[in-house]
Amino acid sequence: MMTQTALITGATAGIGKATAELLAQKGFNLLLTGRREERLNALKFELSAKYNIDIQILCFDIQSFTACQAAWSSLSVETQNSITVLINNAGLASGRSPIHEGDVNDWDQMIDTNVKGLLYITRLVAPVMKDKMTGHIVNIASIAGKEVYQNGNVYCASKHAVDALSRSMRIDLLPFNIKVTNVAPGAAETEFSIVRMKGDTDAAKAVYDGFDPLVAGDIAETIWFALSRPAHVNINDLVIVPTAQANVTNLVRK
Ligand code: NDP
Ligand code: 8X3
Repeated sequence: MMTQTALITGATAGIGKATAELLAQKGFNLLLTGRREERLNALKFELSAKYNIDIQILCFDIQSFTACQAAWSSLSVETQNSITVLINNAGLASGRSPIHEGDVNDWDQMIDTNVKGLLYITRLVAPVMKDKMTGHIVNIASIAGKEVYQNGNVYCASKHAVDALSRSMRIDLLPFNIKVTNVAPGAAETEFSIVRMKGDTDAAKAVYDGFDPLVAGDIAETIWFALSRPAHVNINDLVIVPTAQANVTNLVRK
């Protein structure tokens, strides 16, 4: 089979990093993005030493379309055209306040990253897939894109937007044989809560107290399941939660 190339946004930590590791193991060439260059370099070094694949890193802030365009333009046309898989993963929650006390900078960051960043990268990559009449886009949404919870307001809204975009882009890209899979995880212990709690590691740890959360590798394996289906099969939507979590608010702790 032809070597495939996957572009994974937000590969410096958590789900994106675990997916990079798994796809490297499966023989994919990789384009890895994030803002933390030293982490991208370290991951490239580690995976290149282990697997016989090509890895390019792209260090930029996905919130800026200018930065996305510059990163895209830095790739050769051959590399751009080789992309068969796009994992729209980069994202965050910032803060957990009621709507009347929310920090507008947090709101901007969540909307600009989770929604606009995903759109910007998709706008650059989808035409390549269209021209080749093949491709697979995996959007990392959330259980917060299916339901809402107290103080989740803008994060939940941003993930509802991702969910809607997955459904909508699937229709737009249907004539071009491009698969779109929406992956909606529940509580997964990554750097997500540390970021949300703005570096308060005790508060972040407490989010997962008393139950076994998902780990990043659980989501990577789920993504791989979707990617490895035969050409005639698309997985539209998957919700993955820890066994201790029934929905976004009902969770049993020991
Ligand atoms: P992590 O914080 O561990 O990883 C987030 C990744 O996103 C990092 O690689 C980070 O890279 C990247 N990122 C964040 N902001 C930007 C930006 N402005 N520009 C470029 N890259 C950025 O969290 P997760 O792995 O948990 O999160 C991955 C996705 O999964 C997110 O979309 C999140 O909403 C979603 N999700 C997470 C769940 C969880 O419980 N953990 C559950 C459901 C969904 P860097 O900081 O280097 O830029
Ligand atoms: C992350 C899961 O429940 O904190 O998307 O919103 S949750």
